[in-house]
Amino acid sequence: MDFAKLRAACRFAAFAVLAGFTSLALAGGGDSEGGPAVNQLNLPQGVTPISREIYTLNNGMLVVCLVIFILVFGAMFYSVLRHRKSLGHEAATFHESTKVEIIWTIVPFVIVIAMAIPATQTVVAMKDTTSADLTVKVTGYQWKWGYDYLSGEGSGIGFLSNLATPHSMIGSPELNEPAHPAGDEYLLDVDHPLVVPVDKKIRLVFTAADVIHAWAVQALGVQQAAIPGYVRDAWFKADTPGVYRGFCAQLCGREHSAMPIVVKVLAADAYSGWVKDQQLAMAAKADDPNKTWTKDDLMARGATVYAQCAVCHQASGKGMPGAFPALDGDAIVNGPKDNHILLVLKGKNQMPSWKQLSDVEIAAVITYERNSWSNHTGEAIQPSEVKALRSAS
Ligand SMILES: [Cu+2]
Repeated sequence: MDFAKLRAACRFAAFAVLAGFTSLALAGGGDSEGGPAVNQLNLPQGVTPISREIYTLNNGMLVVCLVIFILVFGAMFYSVLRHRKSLGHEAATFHESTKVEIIWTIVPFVIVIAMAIPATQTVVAMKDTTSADLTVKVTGYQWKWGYDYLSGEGSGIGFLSNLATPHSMIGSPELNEPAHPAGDEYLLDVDHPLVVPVDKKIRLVFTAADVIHAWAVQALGVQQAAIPGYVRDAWFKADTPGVYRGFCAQLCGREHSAMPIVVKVLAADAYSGWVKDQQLAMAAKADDPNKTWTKDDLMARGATVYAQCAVCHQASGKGMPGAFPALDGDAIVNGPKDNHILLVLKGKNQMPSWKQLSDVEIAAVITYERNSWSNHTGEAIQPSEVKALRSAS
């Protein structure tokens, strides 16, 4: 063996590792509130009993594995070096020792059982969603999360949680694309975080509307797949107010990275205040789908709903060439209105179905699209028309 070469290789490897860490540290950005810290190598301990149990189990088992590793490899290297042929040793010739076989069956068995007992207790505790204070349904969509408060304080509240930064503002200035907003969190923030009270048992019920997603927040000790057509549940009880971040943890399509999770844990009073605000806002928005709306009202309402469409089709209605079609001057937007309504209800190719919007919201946004930019159909689409097509299709 050429030791000079080996030494050079080792030095290169050490340098590469160091350079890697340095570049991570220099990449800019600081610790993320409720997310990973710069140079963080360990798991977070989190703020729930389960997340702490996971942390302790992980470290404990790592120690067990390390001890076994050192004992086994130590014995092996010691034997190989001390009893090598060049020192005059000869191989033993014994065969089939029942005693040895019993020992090397029982010892690992005992170790595995000793590790399985606390791990099983934790897994069983993770699945015990009984007697929750609050139940929230979590729905995965391509590419956003929906939260519906089913029971407990705030039941009836429901909203969608989108990436806060519009698609058009995520780019590389080097490629002449628009610069992203300042700060480290423009790919982590959402417009409407999941808000829950501190020290309460929150049961989450998971499903998905299109493909499999997974709701994962390390600090809360929760990772659960959201599967279309199935209902799964999990729970957490956070003991520290704060902001906790997570991600969709199941590759779910092109914008998989654009559906981060933000959970805001509030003190009891602050949570009650938030619930009151949400209920007031909902009452203000309560729409009567049978009412006849004026075009002006529909346009005003449509402009706010369109913010969700603007993620892909842009505020200018010009879309993104090659990815998302323009609505400005589009044949469907200026053609028969039923086709336009059905497209929004059902989706097509990359365009998801928007049937989770209310009849009023769909009527308003379609009115807005048909009378904005260079589109001048002059039509005011009524919610009853959407309702009729929705029940017919
Ligand atoms: Cu997803």
